[in-house]
Amino acid sequence: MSLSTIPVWSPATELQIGEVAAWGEAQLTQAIAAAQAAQRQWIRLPLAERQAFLMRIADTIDAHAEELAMLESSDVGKPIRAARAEVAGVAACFRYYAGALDKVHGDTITLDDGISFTFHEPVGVVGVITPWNFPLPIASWNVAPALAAGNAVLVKPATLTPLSTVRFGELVAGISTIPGLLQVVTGAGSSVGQTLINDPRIGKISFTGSTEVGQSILRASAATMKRVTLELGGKSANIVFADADIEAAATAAPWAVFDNSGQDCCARSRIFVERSALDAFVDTFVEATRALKLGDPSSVDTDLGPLVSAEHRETVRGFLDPSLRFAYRGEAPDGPGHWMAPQIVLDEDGNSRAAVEEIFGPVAVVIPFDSEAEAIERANASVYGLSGSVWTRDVARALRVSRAVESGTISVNSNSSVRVQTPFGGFKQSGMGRELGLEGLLGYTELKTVFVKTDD
Ligand code: TAP
Repeated sequence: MSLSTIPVWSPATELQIGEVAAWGEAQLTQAIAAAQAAQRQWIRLPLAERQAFLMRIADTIDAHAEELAMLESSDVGKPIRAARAEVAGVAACFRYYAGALDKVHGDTITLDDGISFTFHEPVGVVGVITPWNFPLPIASWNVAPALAAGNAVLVKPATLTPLSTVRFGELVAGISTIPGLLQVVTGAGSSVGQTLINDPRIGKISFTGSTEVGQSILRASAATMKRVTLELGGKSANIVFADADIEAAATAAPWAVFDNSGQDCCARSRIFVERSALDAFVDTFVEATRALKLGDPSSVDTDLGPLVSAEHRETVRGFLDPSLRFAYRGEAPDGPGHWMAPQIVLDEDGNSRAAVEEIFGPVAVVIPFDSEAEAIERANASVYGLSGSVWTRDVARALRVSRAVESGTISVNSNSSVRVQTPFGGFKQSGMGRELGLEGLLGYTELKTVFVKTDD
């Protein structure tokens, strides 16, 4: 039986650029059975062969880098420069986990009557559900460690931007000798995603997306006691003290919030600035923002593309209450394309909807503060805790504030959020569990204890 299809649209031109299959229950049931069989073969392969396969995936990505970057750029509306860098990061992620695969080991625990050993066993079959903003990077952050830990994987990309992930799945199938080890399954989250969550043969779901859907996945996973990693929303703080290099902080700030047109869970969209540096910061921040070039995602000169959909742009526009005080209002072309230029809001109290809720669009809110304690208190007055930055020349203050901010990642004098070597994930309603680093790999394992009796 042939599957029905879902059209895929360009956010820049509003033209159809592809279509993907809408997987049904019967096909998914077969796919999960195939994944179980594949996992049993995969885990029996020698470590060196598993490492070689992950390295082959990385080489294949490199060999098709331009094709994948162009697909990602046209599907998400992402500037091609960014898409190329992301695809290079995907290959690096597979290389990192190829290298990590044989470094995983358990402990030896001596006891009065024997010895216990711990082993990191694969979960089995895992489901990875990804969002539309960074489709291929987020797939790789989960597929690579899951395979490295000895699992088979089913990936469900977002319906808005599935093309690069589907192509990635085809490329991996082309070099794999184990059919079903990695499968890309497309269709609506409410059907395909739910089937993965409800199926008892799947041992773990890794989900990246909205807090609302993440909460529903956590509830649904209780029925089969599924392991879950959730990477959810954010409203990250960028805290700038007056003793910082204000020029550096303010020229970096546009990229920390408007990159990917603000459709970034790590966007530092709440910018807290010590009052004595406020004017200098805002002047430079506005100038640096004005210099960003909005336009055709396929041009290497473009800094910002369109938003992902007309519906999403309407949601973002809904935050721009005319009563807000704006330091900058960029203007975007009418269309076709879901264009929206950066907006900078000044909010003395930090209580506006724009300052509190995740917008997921090119809107920054600047909030003044008068003391270190106030900056920390305001930064922590959020249900989220994913990322953030502290800008200061005072090392002790940098460490104090970094430790005090309730967030999974904090960068000092930098807006760095994600490195393949370091764990990434959220405090509070930004999620649970960690991706990347060795923690990301261990998150795809179950810990087993084996006891050996040694006394007579
Ligand atoms: P969601 O609507 O939550 O969708 C994410 C994924 O979940 C998509 O593949 C979606 O499929 C699927 N899905 C939707 N409803 C589902 C359900 N009931 N059961 C199972 N799967 C379901 O988020 P989004 O709109 O793609 O992304 C925006 C949000 O994601 C923002 O809040 C953002 O902060 C967050 N996000 C977080 C991170 C990290 S790393 N923390 C990264 C990116 C995005 P369909 O596309 O078919 O609906």
